[in-house]
This record gives sequence, C-alpha cells and structure tokens, in this order.
Amino acid sequence: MSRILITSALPYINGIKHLGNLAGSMLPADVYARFQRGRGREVLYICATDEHGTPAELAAAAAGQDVMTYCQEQHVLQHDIGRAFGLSWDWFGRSSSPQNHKLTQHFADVLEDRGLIEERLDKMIYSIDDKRFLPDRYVEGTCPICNYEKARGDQCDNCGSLLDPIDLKNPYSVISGSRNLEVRETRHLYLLQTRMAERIRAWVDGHADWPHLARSIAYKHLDEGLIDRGITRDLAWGVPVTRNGLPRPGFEDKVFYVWFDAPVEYIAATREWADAQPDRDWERWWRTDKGASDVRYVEFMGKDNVAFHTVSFPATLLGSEEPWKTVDMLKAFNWLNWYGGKFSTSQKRGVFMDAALDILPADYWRWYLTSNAPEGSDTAFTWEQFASAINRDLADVLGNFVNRILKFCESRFDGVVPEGGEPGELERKLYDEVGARLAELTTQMETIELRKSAQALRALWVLGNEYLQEAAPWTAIKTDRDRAAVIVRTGLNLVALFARISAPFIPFTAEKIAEAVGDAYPAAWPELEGEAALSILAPGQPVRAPEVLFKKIEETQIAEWGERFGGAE
Ligand code: B3M
Ligand code: ZN
Repeated sequence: MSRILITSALPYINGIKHLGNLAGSMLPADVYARFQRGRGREVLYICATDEHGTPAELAAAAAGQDVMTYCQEQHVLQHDIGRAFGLSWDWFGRSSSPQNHKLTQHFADVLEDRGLIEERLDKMIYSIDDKRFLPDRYVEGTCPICNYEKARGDQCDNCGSLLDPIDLKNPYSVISGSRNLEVRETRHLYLLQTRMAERIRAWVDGHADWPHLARSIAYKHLDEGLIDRGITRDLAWGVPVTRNGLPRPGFEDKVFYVWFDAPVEYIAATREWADAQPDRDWERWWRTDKGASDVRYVEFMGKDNVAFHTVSFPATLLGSEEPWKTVDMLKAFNWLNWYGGKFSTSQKRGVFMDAALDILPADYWRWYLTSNAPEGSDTAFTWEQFASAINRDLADVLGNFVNRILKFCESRFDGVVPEGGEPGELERKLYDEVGARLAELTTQMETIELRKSAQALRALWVLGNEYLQEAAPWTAIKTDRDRAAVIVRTGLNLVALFARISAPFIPFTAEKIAEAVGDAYPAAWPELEGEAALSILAPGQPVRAPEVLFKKIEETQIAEWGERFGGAE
C-alpha cells in the first residue's frame, strides 16, 4: 500500500479543544501521517471543524454572535492553534462547506432510492413562547433515570444515559427558560439501520485486525440491535433537507442531523482540498472505481465516536451501494482524564490547547501526550508525570546527548564532522543495537502503537548516551585523535538519525536538531541496518551546537500551574 488516507475525528466548532481531544484523535493522526510521509508514502491527512448541530447554535448564542460568523471565527482559531501544535493536515475543512451540503444531500437521495430512508411522524417538544421545536440540547430537565436536574435532551451528564427529550421530567427551554412546552407531532426522516444490520455485521467481521476497543464497541451496538435513526432536526443551521435538488415539502424548517453530515465531511473536505488546486483528484482517494482500492484508510478517534464510525457512517456508505472507500483501520482511544476527573470547559478544569501553548512549546505536550497516550485504558494527566516525562526523556536523555556531542565537536574538531579512523567493536555493537531498535520502532509505528513507539524511540536516545559514556571521546582525544574522530562522527550521525526518527513526535525540535548537523536531515525514514543508518553525514560537514533544546520543568512551575488550571481537588 503506497497511499494512505488519514482522518481524525472532526473537532466540534464550539470552542478551543482541551488536551484530551488532542491526545485522542488529531495528535496521533498527525504522528502517524508524519511517519508515513517519512517512509515515502503518499499521505493525505484530512480534518475539519464539525460545525452543525445544537452545540454550534448554543455556543454562538452564548457568544452573542450569529452562528455563521461564530463558526467562521472559531474555524480560523482552531485551524491556527492546530498548526501551532504542528498538526500537518493536508486540508482542514469545514462541515458547513458547499461541498458537504451537496454530498450529504446526495447520500440522502441515494439512500432513499434504495429504500433505506423513510418519513415518520415524530413526537417532539415544542416551545410555545419560543415558537419553535426544541431538539436535543435545546431542552433540559430532570433525568428520568437518576433524577439529575440539569439533564440535556439528548443525554444525561450525570448518569450518561442517552435520552429522548420527551422523556425528561419538568422540561424547560434552554433558550428562554420557559416551561410553557407541549409535545407536538412533526415529520422526520429515518435511516433504516435495522435493514442494514446483517451487512454491517459482515463488514465489521471483515475487519478482524481492528484493535479490541474499536471492535468491542462495534459488536456491542450490533448485539444490542441497531435502531432506525432520525437523521433530521428542527433547526435552521445545517444542511437543508432536499429531495433530488429541491426543498423537500414539509422539511423547509429542518436540516440534517449533525451526525449524518459530519462523517460525510471526510469526503467533502477532500473535495474542498481538490477544489483548491487544479491538479488534485479527490476521487482517487474515495472512489474504489477511480483508484481508491489501493488506498489504505486509517481513522483516529476517541471511544465515544466509535459507534458512529462502525455503524452509522458505514450504513450511509454501504447503503448507497456506490463504490465508496470505507475505513481499513480504526484506531480508537480511551479518555485522557484530568486528575481522575474529566476535563471540563464550564468548570475550567484542565488545560486547553491555547493555554497549553501559552506556557510551554508544542513539542513538550506532543511528547507527553503520545508517550502517555490513553491506548489501553483511561489515563490521568498529572503535572508530576508530565514534568517527569519532559525532564527525564527530553531534557536528560535527548537534549543532553545532542548538546554534549555537539559541544565536544565544536571544542575539539572545529565544528566539522571529523575524518579518519575506522569503526571498532563498540561501533559494531552500536550498529546492531540501533538496527534492532529501529526495526522495533518501525513495527510499532506501522501498527500505530503510540506508547510502544515512544518507548522504542526513547530507547534509541538512551543508546546515544550509553555509547558516549562508554566510548568516552574526552579520554580518547588525549591519546588517539583518530579514535576520538570515529566516536564524534558516530555520535553526530546518531544526532542526524534522531532528527529524522523523532520528527513525527517532536517536529519543531527535530528541525532544530537537523539544523545542528547542517540540515543533513535524512529525507527518508532510515534503513533498518544500523551501519547504513549511521553513515549519513559526510566528513567535513559543518555542525553547530543548538540553543538549549528543552528547559526542565521546576517545582515552582508545577505549583503555579496546579493553581492556575485546577489540579487535584
Ligand atoms: N465532532 C464529536 C467529537 O468531537 C464529533 C466528531 C465528528 S467525527 C465525524 O468528539
Ligand atoms: Zn441521569
């Protein structure tokens, strides 16, 4: 497979995301994309803001803006903060794009042609004072299951139950607070997932290589039995409901449900990318009749999104009976928690992407969040663990090694890669170890095991320090200049290698490291053979010690941030 399509779950438009969102979708997708590009594969990494639904309307209202302006502004903010984190999207689109409108309406048409969509009469909550229906989060009330008084229409935040707004006790309008509500009948479109159950199960069965988390969630939903899903809502903001290009009678005040159009945006965003430049072809990524059958499609997302990607979105794609590319590998993540609790926007608990970059460079966060990725289970962020990952791995191991060898080369070899001498026993041992560790790193990256990949990378950095310690160029230089030259040359080659293989994780630092060795940054992911991997730099190449790569995190900073971001309760 030489072409790889990568998508990460589309962040909701309603505000800057917290580190948990970043860790469970966009960042791992980026690390994987950078790795695969390094391996010389043609990669397309697509993301977008998810702009429809009640969260967007409510957030816009809270900000005192009309929803279109709000989305426009928030899209730019999320784009810029993602770039500042080094997210190397090939395209960061918008689910409100004309391309997505068109494609979403297309899917609704073909699904209806296939007999998979029907109109049903629904009972919905209508607010007499607000003169409108109140879908999903527009209504709150007491949870019928746990009696929590601020349960939302679609879900109770206290007990986690999925709810139907008409089940709430003592409901009130989120817009006006009015309790002057009644249940009215109105028509909605339903996607007949019950008719698709066998096909979706067979399709999931065909993906035995998905990680356990993704498969278990898919089967849980299949085993509980699929339900027909309402795919329209009584809202003004969203994709208008049409039939064959014309407004659908009776649906003039309705739009498609956000979870119907959001995954379609993966495809539509690729069209946005293609429309931006003439030589780009979106169909070779998405249509199996146009070349997409040799694409490997990898999706990244948090566990709460898995059902939508293993049941609902496949129902749309498979149900259309058109030759759409479906996901090959679904990498799902557990939660990154904040000291055992949840990140919370309203309670200001946890660090959000903008605040994170206020206090430290992106690579510090990237390293912590990937080396502690919530893969096997939920993971709790703590400042202590964060500081130890930075101080130990980045400052003591990688930063120290790069600095030591370059300083030594500057003071004893005039800052050029030295010539002379032949590799000896220590170097041959190093070649073997580097080869083995590189193979390990490459395998773990291919299988998208982030923690294990980070461990393998750290083990390579450690080899650098161990080699220097054992080879001791500062002793050799006193008696045997050629021997010292071999060691320094080998050490500098390790630096160049680290610049390449660390880049998926810490791209900004990797660039500085590459500059230190005169940008002799190996373009391709290295050979798995150690000697070849460590024979990149030509003797005579000028090098220069970089500024301090990583500053250690101090106790006083931990105390200050604990205060500012609300650490342990
Ligand atoms: N916006 C939910 C989330 O951010 C949703 C993902 C859409 S993926 C098509 O968790
Ligand atoms: Zn509840």
